[in-house]
Amino acid sequence: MRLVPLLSFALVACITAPTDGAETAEDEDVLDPAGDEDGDGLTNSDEEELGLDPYETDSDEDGFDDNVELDAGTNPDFEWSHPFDEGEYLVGNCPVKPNESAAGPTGEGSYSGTTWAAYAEGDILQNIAVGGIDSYEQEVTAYAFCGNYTLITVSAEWCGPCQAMASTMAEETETVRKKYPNFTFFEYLYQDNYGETSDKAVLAKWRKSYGLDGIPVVAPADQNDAADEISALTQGAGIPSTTLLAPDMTVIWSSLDHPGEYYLSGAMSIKSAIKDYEDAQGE
Ligand SMILES: [Ca+2]
Ligand SMILES: [Ca+2]
Ligand SMILES: [Ca+2]
Ligand SMILES: [Ca+2]
Repeated sequence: MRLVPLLSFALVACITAPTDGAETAEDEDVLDPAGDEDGDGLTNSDEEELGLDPYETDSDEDGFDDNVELDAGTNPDFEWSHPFDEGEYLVGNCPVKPNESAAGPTGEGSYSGTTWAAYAEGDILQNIAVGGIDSYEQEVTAYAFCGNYTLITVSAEWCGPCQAMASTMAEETETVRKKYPNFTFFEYLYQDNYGETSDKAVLAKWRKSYGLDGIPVVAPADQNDAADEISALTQGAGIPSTTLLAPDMTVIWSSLDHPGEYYLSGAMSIKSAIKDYEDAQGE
């Protein structure tokens, strides 16, 4: 927090600033643009230009210093964007942050008289898998991929069609990236063969079985606590279910908007959905 450094600086400079902690133009002006107040390798003027905190090495408090994030290409002003030690994920920079106050499902899934809140196209994703783990036991949430086109797949170890989908993910990623280099899958493997929440061993087995290097294979901390986010991502009655996201985490493909199509599958279909979105953006 900048309150304490600002006040102590004000004392040194003998500025009779207001004592409510509010920044004044005088305080800002006193910082040497070429200086590095917090010692994070970024000058005060760089920090100002990038909207970072000149008094904090880790402006967004995600555990990675501002200069480390800039080197890694992640966003030093967004806590969910940061590098990961394992997995070699294509983490996004998130230049346009998701509008979290407007995020959430507005559509309605329905099956056999039961209805539930589900993501429709145009909705903004709420961050998922918060507190969960990936196959390396890191917390990897969907918002880490903000800045990319991300296809979230909801899968379970026991589900045959999910296995089939996983077996083509690596190849499809390669194909889609030839056209859209910032594309990634996000495999949300919420259940194991026994209906329990997937643990690290199950996630790692899934990753290795299907060669999902570089693709996050993630489980919620507890599938019961995550029931709402899982059902919101499951627009049809069953799994696998897919949700394609734009770089700002807006849903751009949901089966709710494609009656009769249960999920988005195959590199051609993924590319076509991205193209439709980009064409519509350009209009
Ligand atoms: Ca600095
Ligand atoms: Ca800083
Ligand atoms: Ca940071
Ligand atoms: Ca960050």
